[in-house]
This record gives sequence, C-alpha cells and structure tokens, in this order.
Amino acid sequence: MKEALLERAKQVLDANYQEGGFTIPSKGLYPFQWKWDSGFIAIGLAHYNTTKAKQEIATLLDAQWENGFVPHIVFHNESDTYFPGADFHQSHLHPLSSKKYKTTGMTQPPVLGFVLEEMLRISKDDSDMLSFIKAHIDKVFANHVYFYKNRDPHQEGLVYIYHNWESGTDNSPVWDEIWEDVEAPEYTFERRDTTHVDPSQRPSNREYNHYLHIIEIAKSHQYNDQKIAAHSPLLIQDPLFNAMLIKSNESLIALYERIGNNEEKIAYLKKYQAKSIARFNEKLFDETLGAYIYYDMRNDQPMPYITSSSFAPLYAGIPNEDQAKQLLNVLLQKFRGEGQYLCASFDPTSPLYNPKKYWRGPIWMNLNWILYKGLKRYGFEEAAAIVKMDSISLIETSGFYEYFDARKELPSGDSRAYGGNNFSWSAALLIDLLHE
Ligand code: 2M8
Repeated sequence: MKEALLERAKQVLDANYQEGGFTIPSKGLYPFQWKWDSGFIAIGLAHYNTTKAKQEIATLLDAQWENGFVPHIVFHNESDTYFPGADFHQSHLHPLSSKKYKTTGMTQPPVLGFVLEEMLRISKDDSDMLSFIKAHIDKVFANHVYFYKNRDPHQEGLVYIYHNWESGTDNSPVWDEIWEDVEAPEYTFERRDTTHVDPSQRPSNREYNHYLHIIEIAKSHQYNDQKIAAHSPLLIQDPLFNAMLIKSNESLIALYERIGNNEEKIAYLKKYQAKSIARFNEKLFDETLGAYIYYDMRNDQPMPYITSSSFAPLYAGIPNEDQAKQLLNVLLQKFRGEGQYLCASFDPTSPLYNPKKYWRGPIWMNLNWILYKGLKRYGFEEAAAIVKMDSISLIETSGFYEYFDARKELPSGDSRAYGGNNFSWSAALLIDLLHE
C-alpha cells in the first residue's frame, strides 16, 4: 500500500517536471515556477532523485535579484493559461531585478534555509549534497539580509509582507478587513484560474481587483521597498512568513557551523534570531486566544485571527513550553473538535470559516507538514501522529489534490478534495511523511 502510494506521488512530481529544470505546481492552473512550492518539491525529490532536487533549488536561485530578493514566480516560459503573467508584473521596473528571467516583484515565505537542511538530512549527509549547499547557501543568506534590511522598517526583527500573495495563504479571511477600507478600481481582465477550477473554490473577482491594485501601486513605485512600505494598503507582519524566516535562520546557522569558516554570517544570523524570536513572542502571541496572530502595520493594530499559520511558530521553536501547550489546546479544541481532520486553514469555529474555499478553511498539505514537524519538535507525539495520519489518508482516499475539506462528515454529494489535481507539493510532502 505504502509503496503504491509512493509510486503515485513520484509520478505526479515527474509529470510536473519541466525541461528548464524546475517543477510546476499543477498543470494548466500554475504553469511556472513558484518559490515556496519549489522548496517543498525539493524535499520530496530529495528522497529519490537528488539531481532534480538540487536543480529545483539552483534554478529558483538563478532568478534571484541583485539585491538578494527571491521572487515568488519565475516565468521561465510563455503560457497563456495563467493570469496575471509576466507582462502584468513587469519585474524589469526594479533596477536590480533579474536580467535573465522575467519574474514577479513580490516574494513568498522564506523556506529555502530549512529546505537545504532537510535535503541534507534526507540525503543522509552525503558529501555531494553538502557541496551543493556550500555552493548555494550564500544566496539564501543574501535573501535573509535582504529581508532584514528592506522589510523591517522599525528594526524589530519582524518583516512585513505587502501583498496577500506573499503570505502564500492568498484569500484568507484575515485579509477581508484590509479590503473593506480600500477602494480598488474595477480592472478589465480575464481570469484563467477559473477555467481550470470551479470558481466557487477560488477567490472572487472583487478580491482579484484588490490583488491587482496592490501590484499596480508597487509598479508605480518601481517595486521600491521603502515606497511600497509607505503606500501599500496591505502591510502585515504575518506569523507564518516570519516563522519560516526564523526557522530558516536556524537552519542557515546549523549549516554554516557544519561548513566552518563563516563566523561573521553566523554572528549576523544569531543576532537577528534572538531579536526576532523575542519580538515575535511579544507582539504576535495573543494571550486571550492562546495563539499567534497577525499584525497590521498600516493601521497599527493586531489582527486577532487563528489560522493554520498560527501554529507554524512551533516548527521554528519560537513558543516557550507554556505557549506551546496553549497552542496544542487550541489545535485540539477548535481545529480538531469533534469531527474535523487536522488541520483546517482557518478557525473552524469562526463564522468566516468556509470548508470548501481555498485558503478560507480547507486543509493544505504544506501547512500540515509544517505543523507535523512543529508538534514533533515539542514532543506532542500524539497530535503529530494524528496530523500525519490525516494527511496520508486524505491523499490516499481522495488523490493528490491542492486542498481538502476538513469535515469528517460531508453533506451527501459533496466532494472531499478541491483545486488543482496532481498537485506537486501534496505529492512531495507525502513522500517525506511516508519516509518518517
Ligand atoms: C496559490 O497562489 C497563486 C498566486 O501566487 C494563485 O492563486 O494564482 C497559493 O496557494 C500559493 O501559496 C501557491 O504557492 C501557488 C502555487 O501553488 O498557488
């Protein structure tokens, strides 16, 4: 059974592999290279094809900008199955953007540091993987320096995102209150995502107007970070994004220590690591909710929502023992409750929860993988086993979909899995979970 599932997962990844040396998330729906998708994909590939795993990361880093920025999409090829494409984003507006590839001018959660460490773990520390890491780690380090230099205007150790697409959790209900205060123009555009997936499972046109509006603002400032920080209506310290940066800092420190002769970089990372963790706990932990939340820098106020991102700090070792226990309680009570698989992407007890719509409720395998690792880190073995079991059985019974309904009992006729099929990170992370 396990072998057959592994084989199917490899087939999904291999079918999504492209000649340019990267893997698309899903045919038709996402026809380019995405930043954090590539990170998760490389973890799966490392289990059976280290050449491709290394190539996945090398290709992504090849599109790094001269200022250390790593974009969220690399447009290696032309495709008219996706909107907005390279012509809309116009990354060339930024003077330091990649001269080799067209990309977007926004980024995604900084997963690459821990991805490198995972690749080394999976490849059983082989010297070939270590030489690959030696050759690429400075680019990832430069990406962290970019974040601390350009995305942390108050020098807090917490970085901002300026677009909901940077969070990776695109249409989370968390962003609703931002849109309420913004007058986005009605653009004329042709959605392509809704030709691949039922529109009821995707963001609305109104939301797309907001997404495009922020890009237009960023473009009007040539993607200049300082100007974006001054003008973007969305300016958020996101718990997932910052937890990924902190986890990746930790991995870079461990890898540099292993490589040796990198004392200055280690000292830099350690300085930010201590500051970031302290500020994260001070600013983003909500004592009343017992969970990590978001901070709206534009309106200078906390955003008290619990999402699957609220648990990501466990993976980065951010919470103390007491905070970790509070998180576990919230997870088991609100997210598992009586009849839910783990882990819904948005608080199932909230009126804003929608079990079928994209990042407004369904389960996502990358967040489940981060949660599983985090629970293990704190010794919450039972809860970790539930997350692992739920993840495997959802894929086994429904297929390698993009997202899954968390409700154990579904209304008759409802399907369990949605979005793109043969979705790469669902396959890649299942491979990793099956090897655990
Ligand atoms: C989704 O986002 C893209 C925009 O980046 C889209 O909806 O067009 C998100 O789920 C994101 O997290 C993911 O990286 C991307 C590709 O899988 O799709």
